[in-house]
Amino acid sequence: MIHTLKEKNWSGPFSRQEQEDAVVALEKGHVLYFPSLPFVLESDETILLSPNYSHPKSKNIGYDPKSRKVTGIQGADEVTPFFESMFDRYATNTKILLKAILPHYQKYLERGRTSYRPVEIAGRQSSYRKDDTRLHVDAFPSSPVQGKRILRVFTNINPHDQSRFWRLGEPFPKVVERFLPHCPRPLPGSQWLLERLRITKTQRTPYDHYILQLHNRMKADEIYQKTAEQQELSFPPQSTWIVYTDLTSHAAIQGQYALEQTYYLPVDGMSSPELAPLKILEKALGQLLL
Ligand SMILES: O=C(O)CCC(=O)C(=O)O
Ligand SMILES: [Fe+2]
Repeated sequence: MIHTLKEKNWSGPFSRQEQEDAVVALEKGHVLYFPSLPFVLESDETILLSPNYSHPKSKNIGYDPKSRKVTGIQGADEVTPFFESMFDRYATNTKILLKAILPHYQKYLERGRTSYRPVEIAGRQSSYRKDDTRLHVDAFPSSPVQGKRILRVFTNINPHDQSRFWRLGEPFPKVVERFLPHCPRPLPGSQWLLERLRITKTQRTPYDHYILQLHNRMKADEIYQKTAEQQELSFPPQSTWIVYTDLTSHAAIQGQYALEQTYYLPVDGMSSPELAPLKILEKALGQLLL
């Protein structure tokens, strides 16, 4: 479940064997783990090591490369440029890392949001659907991915020697076996309506519908949360990890101060497209979902 790499730098270099093994592990749902790949803040950015800039209504502080806006902050006008420079550098580092370790993805990767997570996860109040301390696969209710993969890079930047703790759940096919029979079909016309009402930014495809159903049903099921096969992982400060969060069942249970960069990858860019959640769900349902 965890594939550890002896990193050199964000830019590697990694051998061809390391690259091939990494893509196989990742596409199977394993976490690529770099035990010591630090992201060092500039001295004027260390002011950001506080949960106080985080808006209470937002899960994370984010940066959208399309709108070029920092979101989820409060009372932070004077530090916004520091957020921008931190996000920019982190995005660049992750791009360099992915180029070094997953070179075959290079021409397919699309950059998504960058996020900063300065609030302690443990004990945080939220609705069950937003509660990432429960095992889930990622699905974005308002930003349909239309079958694309969600590939995320995380770095623990905790300055107090505190690890970030995750749990990994059972393999995706088992999740599908357990929850798919309970997922209703999308309502006819609902995809069009959600987009018309601007609940979704683009069309929620049948794939987005089913993956969101899995996400919600996993989180809602208290018994599943307690009894599903799971394994705890600890990510110490200055470690970095890469994971397909749409495939790998995960829960973030404790920790403060992490950076994350999201990428999207078309299924055709994968080395084994049949391992994509889209293909697994299409096979299980016996129908195309896009
Ligand atoms: O913050 C983390 O470590 C991961 C939380 C999570 O599950 C998510 O953002 O999808
Ligand atoms: Fe998640």
